Amino acid sequence: MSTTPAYEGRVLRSTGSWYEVQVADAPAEVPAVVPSRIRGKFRLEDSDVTNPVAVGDRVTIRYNPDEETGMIVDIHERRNRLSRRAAGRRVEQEHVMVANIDRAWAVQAVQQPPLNPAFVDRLLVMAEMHNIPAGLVINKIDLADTEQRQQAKEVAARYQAIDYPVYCTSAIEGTGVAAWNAALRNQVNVVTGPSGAGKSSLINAIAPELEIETKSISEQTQKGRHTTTFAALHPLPEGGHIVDTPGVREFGILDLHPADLCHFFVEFVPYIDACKFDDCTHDHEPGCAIKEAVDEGAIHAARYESYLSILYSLQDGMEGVGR
Ligand SMILES: Nc1nc2c(ncn2[C@@H]2O[C@H](COP(=O)(O)OP(=O)(O)OP(=O)(O)O)[C@@H](O)[C@H]2O)c(=O)[nH]1
Ligand SMILES: [Mg+2]
Ligand SMILES: [Zn+2]
Repeated sequence: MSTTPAYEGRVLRSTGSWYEVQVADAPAEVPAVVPSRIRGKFRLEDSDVTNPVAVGDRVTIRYNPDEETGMIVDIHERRNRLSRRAAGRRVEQEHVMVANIDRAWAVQAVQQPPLNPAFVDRLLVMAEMHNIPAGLVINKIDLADTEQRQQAKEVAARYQAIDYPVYCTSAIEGTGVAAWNAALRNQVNVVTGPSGAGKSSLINAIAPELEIETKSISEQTQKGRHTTTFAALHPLPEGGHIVDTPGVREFGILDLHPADLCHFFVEFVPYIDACKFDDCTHDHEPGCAIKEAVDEGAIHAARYESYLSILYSLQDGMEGVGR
């Protein structure tokens, strides 16, 4: 029946039952962003998920030139996704916030709020679990005193040594922003991190025309105010996209067996098979290759502490469900 032309595109944002689909290489008669709906059948197929089509999804649309709207007829396989849990009617459902992420940036401030590497480590575990490449931005460099500057350098070196890209920036003074911007080009980027770290300010520093809402320190204490509310893929002036997210207080790592945790500390992986015991938790066991690597300085002691802290919380969680 349908003879309207088909185009491939990417979902930039969703508002209720409408999806803005950015069409790559759209011909002149097709708008660059086509308001689109989904076929009813996608709604029914997967009841574990609240949203069949998510921001970041690659889709095929059929374009209706009379209405200047699209119908999403195919959703391409996702490379990865960032989700949150949603309370469904009967079962707990998954709400996909962003799909097909090229890099998730953990944004931290040198102060206000204080630099928190343990927070970064939790985020990196989450990213590794979901197959999302990650990086670190240490922002508000302009506020750093000598000691904080030194700490920022040390933290940057720690993550660079294990192959995560790191940028030190000041969204206010512009320091380091161009270098970070270059790393975003032609990629789908997500910024995440604690409230007030400067995620929205950083986006404004590279794409002022987006006019992302930011808040002042005095505004941050007001309860119930979330500056950044829903996910949208913002096109970047030099190509690529960026997604702002609301600040998170902390990342609870869920759905992970304690024995699997070590695989998501990337620098631990080469040592895992060398432990004396096959079921080594890398905590108290003798002959643990990971602990030896920590003692030799090949693995950073703070990363190992983060590992133990997450391990214990996962073990407690297992007890909680009566294991
Ligand atoms: N001095 C300084 N202040 C900054 C910098 N970046 C952001 N700020 C300020 O920090 C405050 C919070 O910035 P936002 O960009 O709203 O922080 P956010 O991470 O988006 O916060 P949420 O949306 O709550 O998660 C604002 O008052 C900004 O002006 C920076 O590099 N230096
Ligand atoms: Mg924000
Ligand atoms: Zn071990």
